[in-house]
Amino acid sequence: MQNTWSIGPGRITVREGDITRLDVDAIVNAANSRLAGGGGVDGAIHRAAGIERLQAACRAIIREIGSLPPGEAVLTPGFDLPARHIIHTVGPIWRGGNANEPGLLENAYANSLRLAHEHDIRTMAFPAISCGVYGYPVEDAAQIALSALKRGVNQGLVQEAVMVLHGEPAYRLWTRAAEHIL
Ligand code: AR6
Repeated sequence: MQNTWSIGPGRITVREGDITRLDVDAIVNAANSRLAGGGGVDGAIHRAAGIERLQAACRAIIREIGSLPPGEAVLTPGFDLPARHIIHTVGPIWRGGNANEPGLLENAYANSLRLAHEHDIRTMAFPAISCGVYGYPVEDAAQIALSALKRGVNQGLVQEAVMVLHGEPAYRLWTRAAEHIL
């Protein structure tokens, strides 16, 4: 199940599936500020990339920067993944909507796209950042995410951005949102 929209010089695809299986230049991880691994998509990415090597790479980054604030992004190799790189970003924890959650979520997408561009990444895949444990209302998150991807692709930051949704209900919701926004 997937759908593609042409956006300026590139395209955006919305598809259902497991992000760890995608053969793209980079996949984005919905990480935490300590890059400590966890459940959800973060856990799946660690298992598929190889826990030991990915944890070591994350620990080295944290030794250098202390912690990764919400909205920021860093890059590691993809190790055993089909994707060559992993871009780790931290979405906001939903606290009711008055703690700059929309701005932080937008930054997570925009900074991931910018980092991808700096590393000549042409195709990249995103999970629904903050839409799991972090509790972001999905309809709102979809609007922010797709608008940010549209801006980034229009600017030529990457050639293709793929939004990967886990499960058919999420895929349908994001496809409806994409039909409005893209
Ligand atoms: N492929 C694509 N999407 C997935 C996959 C997968 N393999 N697995 C889960 N999802 P979450 P968050 C979807 O909770 O809300 C972690 O413990 C899932 O259905 O992974 O940003 C971190 O360490 C959901 O829609 O991320 C952090 O502590 C989406 O990915 C915290 O969770 C994001 O859900 C981050 O929470």
